[in-house]
Amino acid sequence: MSSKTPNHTFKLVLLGDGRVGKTSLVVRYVNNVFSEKQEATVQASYLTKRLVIGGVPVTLSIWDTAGQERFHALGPIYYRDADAALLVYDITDSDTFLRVRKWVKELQQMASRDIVMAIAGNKSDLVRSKKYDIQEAESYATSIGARLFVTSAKSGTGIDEVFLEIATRLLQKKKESTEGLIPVPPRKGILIVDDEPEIEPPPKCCS
Ligand SMILES: Nc1nc2c(ncn2[C@@H]2O[C@H](COP(=O)(O)OP(=O)(O)OP(=O)(O)O)[C@@H](O)[C@H]2O)c(=O)[nH]1
Ligand SMILES: [Mg+2]
Repeated sequence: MSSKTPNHTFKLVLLGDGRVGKTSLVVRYVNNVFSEKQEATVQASYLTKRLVIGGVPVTLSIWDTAGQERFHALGPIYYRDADAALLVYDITDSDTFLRVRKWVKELQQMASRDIVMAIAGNKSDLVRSKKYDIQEAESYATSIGARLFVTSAKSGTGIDEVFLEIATRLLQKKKESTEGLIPVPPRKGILIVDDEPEIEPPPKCCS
């Protein structure tokens, strides 16, 4: 990488119920491996992934949080200054989708207002011939400005796509916000003069 090429680093947090496959998704994405015996995360773990989007190097700092209820209160530590959140549920267990809704509510109240969100319906390999119903999840995702991806950490389906979508949106957003910050040069021939100081009227008295 040339020293002139800026590296864009973004913080991404994974949230979702226990055992939905958050760690498996990250480990598949970063190391391209999968374990049937993936152990439950304690507190959180951290991995980074470098990718290049349209010639622009991007680094994702990925915080994979623990989904077990007893770790719920730690959430804000990880999402507080996150640029993006990937909300994960298990498409074979509708209760885990309720947990996604809960996290989204919490993010909408507590996280950065313009946090980028995406939803992954994981474990698609467990459902034969696409018999899963993602209509509700899809319209919910649209209602919160997120995209829904059907993934399988086991088979690798949809993994690159979901992380790429998040990184692309983050890069786009950053580009838009920095473009807005480029100072506009003053137009030639215009002299800006301070307003004349206003003279206070004498106090009214005794009418
Ligand atoms: N069949 C199948 N199993 C999966 C998939 N993703 C994860 N698993 C399995 O589901 C179990 C839980 O996966 P984890 O990745 O540990 O889930 P987690 O969301 O990180 O769980 P916590 O760390 O407790 O929050 C493990 O036995 C995984 O092997 C998948 O896409 N397909
Ligand atoms: Mg985990």
